[in-house]
Amino acid sequence: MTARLSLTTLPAALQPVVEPSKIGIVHLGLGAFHRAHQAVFTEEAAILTGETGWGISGISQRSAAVREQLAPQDGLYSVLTRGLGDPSIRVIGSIREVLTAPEDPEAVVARIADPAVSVVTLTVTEKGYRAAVQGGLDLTDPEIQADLAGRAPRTVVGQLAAGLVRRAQTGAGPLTVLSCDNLVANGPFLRRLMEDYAAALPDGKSLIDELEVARFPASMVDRIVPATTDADREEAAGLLGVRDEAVVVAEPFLQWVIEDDFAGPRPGWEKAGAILTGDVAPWEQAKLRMLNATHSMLAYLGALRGYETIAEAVRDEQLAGLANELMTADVIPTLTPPEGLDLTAYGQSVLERFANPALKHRTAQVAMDGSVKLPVRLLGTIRDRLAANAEPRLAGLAVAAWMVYVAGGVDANGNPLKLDDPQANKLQATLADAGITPGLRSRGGGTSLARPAGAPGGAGGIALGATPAAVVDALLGVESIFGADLRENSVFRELLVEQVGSLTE
Ligand code: CS2
Repeated sequence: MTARLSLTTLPAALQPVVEPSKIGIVHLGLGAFHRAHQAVFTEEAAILTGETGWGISGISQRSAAVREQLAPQDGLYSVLTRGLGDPSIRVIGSIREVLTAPEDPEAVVARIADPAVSVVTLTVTEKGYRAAVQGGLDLTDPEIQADLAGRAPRTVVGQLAAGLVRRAQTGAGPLTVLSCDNLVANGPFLRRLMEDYAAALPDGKSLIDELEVARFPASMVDRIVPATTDADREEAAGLLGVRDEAVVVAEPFLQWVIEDDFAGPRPGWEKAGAILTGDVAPWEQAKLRMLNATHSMLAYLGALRGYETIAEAVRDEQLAGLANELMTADVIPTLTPPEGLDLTAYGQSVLERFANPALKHRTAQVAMDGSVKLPVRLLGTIRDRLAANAEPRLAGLAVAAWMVYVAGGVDANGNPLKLDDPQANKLQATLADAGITPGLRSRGGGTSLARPAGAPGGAGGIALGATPAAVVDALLGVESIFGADLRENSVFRELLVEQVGSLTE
């Protein structure tokens, strides 16, 4: 058996520069994305600035899986970068501690309150914030209610609140809370959730005071990080000469734009290539509305056509054309470009990145959590275009593709499509109430947007077992996704009915 990656098996030249006992950052949400993004910037900044005290305490919010991978490896793991040439691999040593929140919620609070910590970063995904559709904290969420009632906190907002209150008590100094999730104005969005939480606490005074000195900068993060497979682990072992159970895979592209608004010290991330700026919004809007929106569109349309990966979907010329048109016709007119960014060229570069054949980013992975991704990625564009009296045809098609994915439940070859979504139960109940049963499949041939012309003989198209209008009315009525405004918008409804029709037979 090959030895495991660890401080003892790692060659001297590759030993981490970040000091093992120094924790300056807490990161909530220790998934693959963080390990391929912020942790890499932090390592690189330590090397380039010589400031080696910015170790990260990584917090897993649910399972102990990451701790089990990282603990025997002294927190070390590698990033396997897959571009057009040969893959490259690099060991990262900036994660110096791993905690599993459900096992020891108190340790998480203590770490956030540690006076040596001045920055908390987060990648907890859209659903991790427990926000209500109209903005603000979802106070009906049972986990939020349990945290408010005073248990050792389990939600992200509860953890931050308890940590901040303890910092106030111990004089630990002001904290910067840096959201790195794909959300509109993620920093201010999180601040608002914290304020709502404070207002709902029986005695929220000290939290309210601490929030006044805390900073919540916005940030835009970008790197495609598909889920690691066994084949990736095998390849990493071959390249490293030791086994790494925690390897993450990423594309070469790496970008981080951060609002320069910190309450205290921070790593010199700009030395590692991060852009520190006064205004993140133009970057973030371009990224969410162009990259993430076309990603979702390709995920749903691609999955319906039976494509396993985003690269396969974007190599389908018709789908690539639709993704491009989504950006040029619907999205770009809504954007103010950040200085120095040519949006048309940016759109092209996005599609080129998606086409990277070595990444094997699964359509099913990007299709996950649509109910919380669509509002951020597509509905803003749709609202802006409708307000300008324009018809967002391609953005409407992307939403329609999600509807067919959810209501059809199968691809054009009859293979089941998994609905992995925090609102899956609600969506399924809504469809059932309307008499729509996912999983139906037509027998005939025929073509539709969900089934390319010339698809293998015998492959059927998607049949919904309901009219497009019935499907649209059921799903568009889900206010926690579409809000009351879009539900009531007849132009949008008509467009969706037409586009769902174009995707089905
Ligand atoms: C993707 C993103 O899974 C998804 O929904 O759209 O994770 C995407 O890969 C990143 O935002 C790229 O920066």
